Amino acid sequence: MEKEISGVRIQCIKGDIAAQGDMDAVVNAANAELMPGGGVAGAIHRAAGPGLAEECTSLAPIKPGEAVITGAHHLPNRYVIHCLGPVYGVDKPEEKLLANCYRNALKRSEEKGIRSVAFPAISTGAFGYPLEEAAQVALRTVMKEAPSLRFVKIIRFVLFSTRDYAVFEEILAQLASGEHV
Ligand code: AR6
Repeated sequence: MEKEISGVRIQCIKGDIAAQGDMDAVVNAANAELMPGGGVAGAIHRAAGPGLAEECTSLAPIKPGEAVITGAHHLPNRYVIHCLGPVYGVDKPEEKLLANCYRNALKRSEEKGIRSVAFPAISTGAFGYPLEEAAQVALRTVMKEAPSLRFVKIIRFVLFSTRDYAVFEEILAQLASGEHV
C-alpha cells in the first residue's frame, strides 16, 4: 500500500527490516548502548555483522528520541539510522519522544542526501508502545515532515506481522484521505 504526500511516497509493507535491499537506509529500533539485542536490533546486527557494533561504540549512549547514523556493513543498504524509542509508561512524554525518533531519523537522512528510508514500528515490541497509538504518531509525523523533505522521496514502514501491517495500512489510508486528521 502506498500514498503520495507532497511528492513523498509513503509505503506500508509486511516484511523484514533487514531485507530491504532497494532502500538507501534502514532504521534500527535500537537500545541506548547501540548494541545487538532482540527484535529489530537483533535482525539488523546479525545481518550487518560485527563491524556495525564496532562502529556504534563511539556514538553511544543515545537518549530517547535521538537518532544517529552509521554505515550498513553487510546489510544491502548504504546506511543504518539508529533510533532509541521511548519505553512506554517510563520515558515521557511518550508521544513526543516517539515523534522525535521519526523526525530525527529524517533529519539524518536529509543530511546524507538519502532518497529512500525504511522504518520498523519503533517502540512497539520490547518497549511496549501500543501499536495503534504508535502507528498514529509514526504516520502523522512523517506526513507532517513530507513537505520539507528535499532528498527523501520514499518512506517505507516495514511491519513484521499481518496484524501490524493491517493497522498501519488502515491508519495511513485514513490520514491520507483526511479522516481523523
Ligand atoms: N523486521 C521488522 N520488524 C520487526 C523485526 C524485523 N526483523 N523484528 C521485530 N520486528 P523491537 P522496540 C517488529 O522490540 O520496541 C531490542 O532488544 C516487532 O514485532 O525490535 O523499539 C533493542 O535492543 C515490533 O512490532 O523494538 C532494544 O532494547 C517492532 O518491530 C529494544 O528491543 C519493534 O520491536 C527496542 O524495543
